Amino acid sequence: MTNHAHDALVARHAASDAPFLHLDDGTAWSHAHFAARAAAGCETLRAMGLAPGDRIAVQVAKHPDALTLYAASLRGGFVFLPLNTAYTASELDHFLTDSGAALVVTDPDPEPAVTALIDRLGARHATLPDLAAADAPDPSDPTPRAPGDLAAILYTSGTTGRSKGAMLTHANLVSNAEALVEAWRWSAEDVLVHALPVFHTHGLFVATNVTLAAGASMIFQAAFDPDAVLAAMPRATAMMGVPTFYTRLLDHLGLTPEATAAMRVFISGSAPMLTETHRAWEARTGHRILERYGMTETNMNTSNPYHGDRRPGTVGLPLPGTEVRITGDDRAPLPPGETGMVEVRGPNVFRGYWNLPDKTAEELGPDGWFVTGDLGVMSDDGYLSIVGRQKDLVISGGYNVYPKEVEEALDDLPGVLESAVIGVPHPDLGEAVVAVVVPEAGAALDPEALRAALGGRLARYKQPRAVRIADALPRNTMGKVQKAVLRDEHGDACAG
Ligand code: MCA
Ligand code: AMP
Repeated sequence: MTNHAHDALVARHAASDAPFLHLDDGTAWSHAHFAARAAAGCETLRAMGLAPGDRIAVQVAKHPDALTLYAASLRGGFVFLPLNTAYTASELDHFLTDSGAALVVTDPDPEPAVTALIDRLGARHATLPDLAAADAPDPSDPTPRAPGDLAAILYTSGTTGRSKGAMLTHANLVSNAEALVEAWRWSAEDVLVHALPVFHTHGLFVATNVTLAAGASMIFQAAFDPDAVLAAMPRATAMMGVPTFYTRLLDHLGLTPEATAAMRVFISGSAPMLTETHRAWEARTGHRILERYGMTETNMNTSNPYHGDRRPGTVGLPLPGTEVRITGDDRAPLPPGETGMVEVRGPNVFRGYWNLPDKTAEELGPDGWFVTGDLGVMSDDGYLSIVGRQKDLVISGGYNVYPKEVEEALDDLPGVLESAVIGVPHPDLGEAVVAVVVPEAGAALDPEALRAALGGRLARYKQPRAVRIADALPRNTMGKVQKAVLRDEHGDACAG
């Protein structure tokens, strides 16, 4: 019996002494060391009484053993549930409750509110260093897992209601990693500068799975720091980043053709890259950035070609095995040149939302087409451009913020009658979160006090960069808030 993702991603190079992770202290972990560590980690999890299918929620700072735990989870047939370290205890409550996590892994000394939450839910608790240091029994075999079995749940917010858990299968992860290795010509010679967080699709699946599948290595950096990234480039061949990485590097005097001479590819995604950033990067370095497009629910869908025309302002062509179509109001396919909803189908598309069959049915039809919520247009020769979003979403520095969640938090504050949250252009973050707040009659609201009041409730990156007070919100005849009008009116709220 096989374990689909473990075999394809971890076991494939388990005998190799070639490096997998280059660490800050100058040492490296080989693929063999990583696989052995994952096997031991898996045994520790089994010894704790975890059974295949159990959800392991992980909220830890970036550390190589966060990846060990991911690989251990695949090996044991558990379901890996990574969580952004910015989430507050009140945000965690929903993720842990909804998923029914059996184990919660945190950094040492979590906040008392987090410990109390774990106790209340009756989940097991472990810290990452304790798990790594545990005396594991001798490894036994990987737990058999079929391609369609669940490998991970990643929470993604929604335009209405609470965050939804996107269920990703072993086949979703493996098929996408293999498609990207092929599309981006990844090989064992590649050395990726890894400066992304490892709790979202980009840093965990795209970067890590491609590196594992190819037997390649990555320079594993704790966070994005332009100095450290530039210092690593002479030893590297590739970088993956959100557009903010590129604009911050462009602000650095050290970005030169010489500094990037060893690199073969720069990849961008998670948020739209401005054409001017693409052009500025080429002018400064001689490299044309390769932009790709994906989602938590689908991993990667399209990519500009490795060989061939990398077109700024487009997200390229469907990846091998993935289909993309543009549809109109009635979900009928539209011809090239017409703007409509982007829909995708393929082995990369998730199995549905955890415990939400109705929501799943709305977005993922029986024919396998998934409605992304992004608006796009296809060129005659098959290049996709994302031209907007039908879903009400702000992407700030590559992190997604759903206005509804911020509006609900604001509306709960004393003196607030109602609020509307929008994304406005921001020179560093691409888009920034801005709130327009209407006070209750007679209430005097202070924008800074409102921002401060959101502190304990929402992750920092979701908190508005600016709050504007208004007498009323613009509404259409149906009573719906006209966000486009607000964006026009407050578009300068975060201008440079
Ligand atoms: C940090 N802060 C932010 C953000 N990040 N605020 C808004 N938007 C953000 N993205 C807060 C910090 O908590 C801090 O708050 C303040 O802003 C300034 O922090 P700064 O030092 O400037 O930020 P940073 O720590 O350098 O982080 C910026 C970053 C980071 C490097 C761009 O956000 C990042 O790594 N983004 C990548 C996100 C990502 O991996 N997305 C992929 C999702 P205070 O001042 O209060 O301390 S996967 C995905 O989207 C799909 C599937 C796809 O296609 O890939
Ligand atoms: P998430 O599911 O939270 O990871 O975010 C996915 C969303 O990010 C997509 O639905 C798009 O709106 C956006 N996105 C990702 N990559 C790109 C890109 N290259 N250009 C434009 N939008 C992107």
